[in-house]
Amino acid sequence: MRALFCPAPGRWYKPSAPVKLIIQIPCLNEREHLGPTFADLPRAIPGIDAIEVLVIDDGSSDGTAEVAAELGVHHILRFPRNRGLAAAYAAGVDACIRLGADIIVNTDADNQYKGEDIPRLVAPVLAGEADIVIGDRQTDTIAHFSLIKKILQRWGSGAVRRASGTAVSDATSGFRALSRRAAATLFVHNRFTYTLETIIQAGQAGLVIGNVAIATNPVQRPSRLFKSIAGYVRRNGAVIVRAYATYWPVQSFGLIAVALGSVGVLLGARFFYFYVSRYPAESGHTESLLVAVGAIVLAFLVGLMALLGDLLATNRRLSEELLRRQRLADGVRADELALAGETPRAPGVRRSSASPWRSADGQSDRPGRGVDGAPR
Ligand SMILES: Nc1nc2c(ncn2[C@@H]2O[C@H](COP(=O)(O)OP(=O)(O)O)[C@@H](O)[C@H]2O)c(=O)[nH]1
Ligand SMILES: [Mg+2]
Repeated sequence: MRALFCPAPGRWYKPSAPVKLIIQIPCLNEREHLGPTFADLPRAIPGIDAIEVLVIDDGSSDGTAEVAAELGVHHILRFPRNRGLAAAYAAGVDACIRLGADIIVNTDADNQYKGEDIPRLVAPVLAGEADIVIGDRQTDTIAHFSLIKKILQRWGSGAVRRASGTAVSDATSGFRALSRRAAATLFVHNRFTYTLETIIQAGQAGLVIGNVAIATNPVQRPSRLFKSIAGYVRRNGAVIVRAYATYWPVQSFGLIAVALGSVGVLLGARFFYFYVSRYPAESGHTESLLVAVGAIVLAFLVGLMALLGDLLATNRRLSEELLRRQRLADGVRADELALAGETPRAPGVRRSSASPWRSADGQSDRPGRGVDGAPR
């Protein structure tokens, strides 16, 4: 049992279950690479009492889930058909919370990231210094990345930094650690990638993002997410544009409305200038008048969309708050089951007979979770 009072001034803590880390690995046809990836994961991490692994098999046709079971992966979530990485990631995070994870680490199945970096990734979350920690691949130094891919990565990270107001270094990195509180707060709406949208949301929610420099292993196979430059730019660009419309509807649509309105006013002024200066003769320039009226009507409609977007955003925030509370309650329920010596479960997740990897020192006397369920 943990201390009831944490040294942080004025904050009371409830006794809590041991600190549990779940490492989740989204997979699509990773039969070949899952073994080395799994073998490379750390079996003990300072400050963590139990480590478990969750494989999300996204409709693989090569028997990835069976390989995971043979390897002794603790939890397996299998989709009967492919739903895409973003859906697999989101389902994994939800399952991890229900299984009682205090910290979730996401990593690739192609052994791209080094298991030995995981302790450094979780350390700022454990210390309460960051809600999310993102492994910075330092893409400028990766030998097998083409120049254009390096430029795109740098430009993309810059765009996400501006959009999110955070100091994230490598926005598209899939090697991340997040606290339970962060996991409960972030929602993936798009179908392509979770990486960018969750950072923008984190910025909105005031979560702290930390960066940890990491090294990557030599490439095992061509990237499945970066198939062509045009496709990559189109899909990531669409995610960023959509994020602006979702999270800043007034600013985004308002800007378009102001631009259209300005065009309308200028052309209208042009028409009236000639109308007045040539009066009573025919002034002409009726095209300007026509376009001006069209632009002003459009500006009005887009302005209404800004208002509508703002109302929808209010609703989204309320729904997300409900879901966030539900997820935190799921986590607390899992803690209670664990304290009672029972095993928490998540719907659809198959649990193997493998025991969690426990640190040799067992429970320490670190302070337990905060009242909101987040580790401190
Ligand atoms: N669930 C799911 N995972 C995928 C899909 N495509 C790729 N992945 C996984 O996502 C991770 C990253 O893919 P990868 O090809 O390594 O992309 P990169 O690291 O960005 O080059 C790997 O673990 C893949 O198995 C998909 O459609 N669904
Ligand atoms: Mg990879």
